[in-house]
Amino acid sequence: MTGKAAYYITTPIYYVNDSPHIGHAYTSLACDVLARFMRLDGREVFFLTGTDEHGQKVEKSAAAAGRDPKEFVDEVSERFRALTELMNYSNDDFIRTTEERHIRSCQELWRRIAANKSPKGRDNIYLDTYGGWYSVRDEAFYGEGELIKGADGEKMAPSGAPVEWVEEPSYFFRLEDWRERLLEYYSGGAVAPVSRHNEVESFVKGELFDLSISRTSFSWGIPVPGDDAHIMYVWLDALTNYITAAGFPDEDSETYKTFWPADLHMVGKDILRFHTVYWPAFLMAAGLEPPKRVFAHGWWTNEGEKISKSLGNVIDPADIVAHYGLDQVRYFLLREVPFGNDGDFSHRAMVARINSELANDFGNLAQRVLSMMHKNCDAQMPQPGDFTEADKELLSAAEGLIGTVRTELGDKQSFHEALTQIWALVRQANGYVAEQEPWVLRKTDPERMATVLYAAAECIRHLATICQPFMPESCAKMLDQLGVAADARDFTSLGRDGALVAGTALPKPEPVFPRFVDETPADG
Ligand code: ME8
Repeated sequence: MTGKAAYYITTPIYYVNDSPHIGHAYTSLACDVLARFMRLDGREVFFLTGTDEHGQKVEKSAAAAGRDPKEFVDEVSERFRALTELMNYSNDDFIRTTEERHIRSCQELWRRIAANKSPKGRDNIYLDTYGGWYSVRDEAFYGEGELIKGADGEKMAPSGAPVEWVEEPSYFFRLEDWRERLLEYYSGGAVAPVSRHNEVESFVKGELFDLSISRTSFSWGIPVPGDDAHIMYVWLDALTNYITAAGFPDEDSETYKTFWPADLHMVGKDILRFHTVYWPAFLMAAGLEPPKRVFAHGWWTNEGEKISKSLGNVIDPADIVAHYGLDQVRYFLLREVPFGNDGDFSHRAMVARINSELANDFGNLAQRVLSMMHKNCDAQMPQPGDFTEADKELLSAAEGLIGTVRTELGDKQSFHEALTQIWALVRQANGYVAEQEPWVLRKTDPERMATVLYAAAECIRHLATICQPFMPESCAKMLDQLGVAADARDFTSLGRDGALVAGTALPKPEPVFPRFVDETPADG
């Protein structure tokens, strides 16, 4: 290991009962941007994603497809691996819960929880009989009081999923005994955004039921150590993936020592409780540290409607990437909605962002400055003269940007605010070019023109460097066109030492963000 500060970030592992959709793409995209940002900022990053392959839901989907579960999960898991390529994710590992390393890790975690006592001196795990409501779709147990009524008066989970009555022997986890420790954990700011913190805190302050953590009525799962008749509850199995990938149970390994506890679990708001109540409680019960932070983002609708298979409006990431362009989709998803809120995917909103912010604002800025340098400065980076106050103002705004973005992304996971701040500089740079009129200076004062173009180019270098995590391919093209060496693109190069070098040959510029002219939506 290198001794750099470490950053461990995870996505949820996705159920393999279905194909990837925009919700999966979104969670992982947010992680990818943070992972890339932290690498460029000098951190040693471990970015994990993967697939959740056990449980009744997957077993049922395999049966419905007439397939053996293992064969089925092998195939569907590949679709999620393909998503990481389609979306250009920079994940360092892709875990599958059917892997040997994970089975070993889950069984060891169980043993440790079972071997320890709860804070009230009781066994953390005990055997009893479960009688209650279970939703296969949510893979979750519900208390009678949590259920809602469906259209025909039938009982349903709060998510709208069907429930069935389950009665079987089960091991239970003594959740209630961990209440005080959990509340202490939340008070340290582990759950974000604040609305989710409040939600989970009030849940834990309420009545906490012991959690059923094993099943006996089906077999597609990890056997409970010492009692093969039981398989582990799929959420206990799935959540454990985060420590498996870090090397657990080998706690002396460099990977584990470097990366656990995770810096950030990124999840959707629907799986908040699993990540902020059950998971930290399991870890504490096993004598392990809980994750430093869990951020729960909002949900996407499609043209104002809930996304669902039955409505036939599921958004396939491959379709929108093919239609709008990869970096355009990456930008849109993180710019359109304040991270943490729900958002709506619409063709109109997508085209508006591509054309006004990417093509008009950023694309035109780069294209104008690069083509003027190409035509009027012998296709070389010009030599600037003395900087005026106006030049210095722009340059100092450019130099200050990384600090702002570091706070917005690193501390707050506020992708939308980071992009708003970046675009404030794009607009300032456009204003500067319009005011300085280098096309007029070309005839009246070519030396001043060279200074103006250089200052604008230097600002574009900052913008393209800082935007790399969001739009890696487009920013690489822009940095190529500015003649920035491949090893001068991390954030240490943002200081004066990394400034553009006069005389560097510049390739013929090509527009990086073209306007979107096809006005038809992706599906029509
Ligand atoms: O929950 N908008 O897996 P999953 C935004 N296997 N996000 C959405 C969304 C939407 N319309 N639909 C889904 C699981 N998501 C478990 C996780 S982790 C130990 C186990 C997001 O395949 C959702 O919020 O159902 C969540 O983060 C992920 O997709 C869930 O994927």
